Amino acid sequence: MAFDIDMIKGVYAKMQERVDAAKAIVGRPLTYSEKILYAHLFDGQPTAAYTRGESYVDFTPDRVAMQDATAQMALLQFMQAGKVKTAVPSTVHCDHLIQAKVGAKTDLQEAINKSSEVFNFLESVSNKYGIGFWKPGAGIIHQVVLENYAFPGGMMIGTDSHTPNAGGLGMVAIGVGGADAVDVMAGMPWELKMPKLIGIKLTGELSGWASPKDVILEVAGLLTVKGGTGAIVEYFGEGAESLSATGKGTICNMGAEIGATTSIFAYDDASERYLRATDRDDVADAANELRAYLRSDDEVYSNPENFYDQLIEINLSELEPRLNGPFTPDLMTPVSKMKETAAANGWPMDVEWGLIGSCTNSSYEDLSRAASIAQQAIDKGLVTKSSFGINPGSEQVRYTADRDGFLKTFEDLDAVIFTNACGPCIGQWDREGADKEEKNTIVHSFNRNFKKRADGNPNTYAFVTSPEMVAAIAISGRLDFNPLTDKLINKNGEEVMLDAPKGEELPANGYAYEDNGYQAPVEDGSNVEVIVNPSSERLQLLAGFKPWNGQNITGAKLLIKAYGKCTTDHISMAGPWLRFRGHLDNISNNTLIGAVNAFNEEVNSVKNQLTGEYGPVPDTARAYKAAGVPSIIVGDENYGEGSSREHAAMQPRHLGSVAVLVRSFARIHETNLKKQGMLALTFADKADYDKIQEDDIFNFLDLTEFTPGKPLKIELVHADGSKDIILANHTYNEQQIKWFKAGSALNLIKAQEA
Ligand code: MIC
Ligand code: SF4
Repeated sequence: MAFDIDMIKGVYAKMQERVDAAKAIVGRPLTYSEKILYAHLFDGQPTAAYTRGESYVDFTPDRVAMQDATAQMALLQFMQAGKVKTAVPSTVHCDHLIQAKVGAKTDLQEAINKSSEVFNFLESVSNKYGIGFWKPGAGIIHQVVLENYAFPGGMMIGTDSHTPNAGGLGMVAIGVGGADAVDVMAGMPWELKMPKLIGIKLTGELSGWASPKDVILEVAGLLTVKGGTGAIVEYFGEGAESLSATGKGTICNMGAEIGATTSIFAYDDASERYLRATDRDDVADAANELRAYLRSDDEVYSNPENFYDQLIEINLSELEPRLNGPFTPDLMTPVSKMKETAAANGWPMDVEWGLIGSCTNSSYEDLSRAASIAQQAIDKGLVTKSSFGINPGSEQVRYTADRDGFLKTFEDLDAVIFTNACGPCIGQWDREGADKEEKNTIVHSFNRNFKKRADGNPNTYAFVTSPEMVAAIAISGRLDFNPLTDKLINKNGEEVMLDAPKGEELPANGYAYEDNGYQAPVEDGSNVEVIVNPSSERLQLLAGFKPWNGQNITGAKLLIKAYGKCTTDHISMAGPWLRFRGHLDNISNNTLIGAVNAFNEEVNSVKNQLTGEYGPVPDTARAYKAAGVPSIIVGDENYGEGSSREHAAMQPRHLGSVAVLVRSFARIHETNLKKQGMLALTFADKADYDKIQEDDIFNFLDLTEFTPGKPLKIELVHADGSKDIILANHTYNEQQIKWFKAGSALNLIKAQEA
């Protein structure tokens, strides 16, 4: 089987001793995630206490997971590191490059036809370096990881921001860029700033229409898209223990939407049930022996206020369903308030599509609850008013749900069953008519709803909710439908109501599959040849970035001053561009095309200071590069929110940008910039954002003295000749400054190997 019980036992063998040592050094009881972190120090036995939010710490994670859209760049970099095999068990999952159009069978074949070059590349690199390969159609990375690899007490990194999904099974699982994955696969220390801790105590119990999704939609509303930055969110309390493992996965998954480093639940009976149901009795047995270490110490539970940087309490018994959106996942509206809120905001009331799926909500339990609503609709003579589509999370979920009749129920209600893959969640949706850019509403059970994300249409209002709510709303066809109070009219003209959903935590007859889509690597990969065609438009070997020349950067021009929300979807759009994820030069043609220019409030139209003309961002960047002029990107709060895609850092670097100067960063993106040899800087005075003018020239005054903790001075020369000197903060430590000097973190690894 795909997981590795010996590795897990090895982790457990060390855990007890290391946690005891850490407790003695820190001098107080530890929370669960602290235990896992201290048990995974690169240097082994803990010898010092680390300050949360300050100390950089070297870790050694147990596993690496990569998905097809990020694995290409991660593996292109790993190929340069000069290793024979990955140092820790690693897997590649083909899930992003599959479009949803007519239904699973046709769509999957179509994806294989279109992307075989990339799939073959990933397969052969996996074979060569001992990486497990999950074929297209096997499922979405985080669902497959939860079913096969996640284990309580473990630590994992993944090249995808929703890697924290595995926190549902008690793992510290963190989303990173590909260069970080290279560190871990190369057996080098993986660095992270010791996270702060947010405790969320769950009391009461979910009932009726409320679901785990509503817990995280509530948290997102409370903390907003940046409220979790730099923190691990730990859930506990009797409410936590009443949730299923996959339900907890949903909550941890969407911790990415509040910027959290990761989220986690302790090991409990539900975790054990899930491990056993997914054929991992040996892991459950091993975890049971270590139970006291796979949770916080008792003192933490009795006096949480003494142990967390921030504490929140949520009573599950009082939760009602919620819909978050449009355009941002933290705009929360309880279902009972939707009528007035939607009307007041002019959100289109008719719902065109209801979509169930994504790594957040595609488990067996999710499908079972949504199917129970679909079944009622059939029994009560209702039809769906909206179109309805479903992406199961994995082949195991799909096969089992099919066997148990759920898929037939959905189909009887005219739902389309798409491939076990990301699909519409990442713009891999060939939605008819989307190009007309009509104003419309969709509801989905995914996690992100940024503008254009699902179908490329900027006028699609997308709302995030639970799968059962998606089913109910698709049936009613209305955004403001409240299944707790509202009646529907059936085919016979009668008024009917939908009862609360009923779900099954785990399949009564066990999970099943015929072919789960896993392919183990060959024993000896040394003879495997990895072929990259030099004329390919989808794959390109990396050339490596140039080292810093040791001089102050001067005469840099403003590429764009981005206004407002600028997520990684704005910096390096997904959807149709996913096809170029393995080709740095080609994908660079989408650089920042979604960002709003603060000076004309238009997208993809910036002033070329060399010609005075306005043009697309990538072309303008290329013009500066050709002229040997460095460029600078300026941004607002939480710049780089969302995805882990390091393309958002590599592309500007490739196009000659040297620095990104913003009000604040999202964690993964800030690290990605550092790893790729860029300067990731924040305004020491946030008001200085307003000082940046369109024709500014930037001169660094003391880059030659780049040191940890010391802000950099930048001179702005405005068009009228006047000047401002501003201070830019940074969070580079000694090691990270070396990355900058070397041109990238990878250049340093290469130098060490040579
Ligand atoms: C996403 O949900 O935005 C993605 C696509 O899964 C990304 C990764 C990517 O851009 O490939 C993520 O969340 O990290
Ligand atoms: Fe795939 Fe969407 Fe999950 Fe990202 S959020 S991994 S695109 S399903």
